[in-house]
Amino acid sequence: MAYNLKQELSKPERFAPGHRLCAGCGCGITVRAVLRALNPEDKAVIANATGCLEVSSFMYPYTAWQDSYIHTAFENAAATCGGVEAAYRVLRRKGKIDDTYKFITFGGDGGTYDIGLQSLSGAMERGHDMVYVCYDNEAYMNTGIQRSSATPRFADSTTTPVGSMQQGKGQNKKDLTEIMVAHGIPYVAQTTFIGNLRDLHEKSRKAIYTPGAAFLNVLSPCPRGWRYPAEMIASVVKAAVDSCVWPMFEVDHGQYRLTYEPRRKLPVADYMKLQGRFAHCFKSGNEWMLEAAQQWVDQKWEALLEKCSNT
Ligand SMILES: Cc1ncc(C[n+]2csc(CCOP(=O)(O)OP(=O)(O)O)c2C)c(N)n1
Repeated sequence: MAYNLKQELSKPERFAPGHRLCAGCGCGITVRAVLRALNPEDKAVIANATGCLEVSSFMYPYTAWQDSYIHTAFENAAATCGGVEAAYRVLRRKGKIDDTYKFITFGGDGGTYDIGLQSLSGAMERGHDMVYVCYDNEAYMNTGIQRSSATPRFADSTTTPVGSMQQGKGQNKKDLTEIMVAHGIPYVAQTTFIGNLRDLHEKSRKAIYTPGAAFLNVLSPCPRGWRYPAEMIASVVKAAVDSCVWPMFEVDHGQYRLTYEPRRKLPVADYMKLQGRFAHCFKSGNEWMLEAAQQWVDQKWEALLEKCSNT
């Protein structure tokens, strides 16, 4: 079926307006787009690890969620979702439930790359029929911008401050998407929201409707932590993709496929200069930082192209 944005947008909203996410936050865009991939007649159970999304959308007695929603700790978001999915399978087999339910977990990068990694790994390996969505804003944002293993090298954060002792984070970003690919699950994809959101919508649909475990890693910028003006969010994600800092690809039953190739690969500096967290990288004497960031991105991009051409 051909992609039709107008049709997608005409579906009922499952993440209601009135939540308290910041203006210019990527996480709300991610959640709305993922949920829009559900068939309107299907029901969903959402598990959500603690983080900005949860505190902004589920302040008792209010909720922005139109579907069943479980707030979990960081450590067990994937296990909770997998447990509900297993119970559903039994109830359905016994004829106690007729409706079709889909199972989706949302977690930030702190809850996914770091604290919840063990339960995520377990749920994926057991093959629950669920989707885990990481909205990756590259730090523990809700508690005040602490670094996570998803924070890129050189980024200024409250636990990797720029000063005389250090120049932002010292380590490169962990490649969680590849760790998920290594689980051998049916569907893994990396995406974000550029243009008409087609890439994000289509991958969400595949992730939800491919039987078995699926993982989506969605770059979801944070205006407070990345320090860009709220209205610049679309330019920031576009630059992330066009500089190959955040390649968009999928691994469908082991087959790698690049889903977007920049017409002209932008220098990584063009992406970094849009964000205050990298401001120190542009000071005289720090040119080596831009070079190191470029080298790392180039190396990862070449390795990805190789994988895409080999499968
Ligand atoms: C086990 C545990 N440790 C620490 C906290 C405090 N805490 C609440 S939200 C949060 C940050 C979450 O970061 P992330 O998962 O990246 O999501 P974001 O806030 O960026 O959306 C932290 C550390 C907690 N709730 N539980």
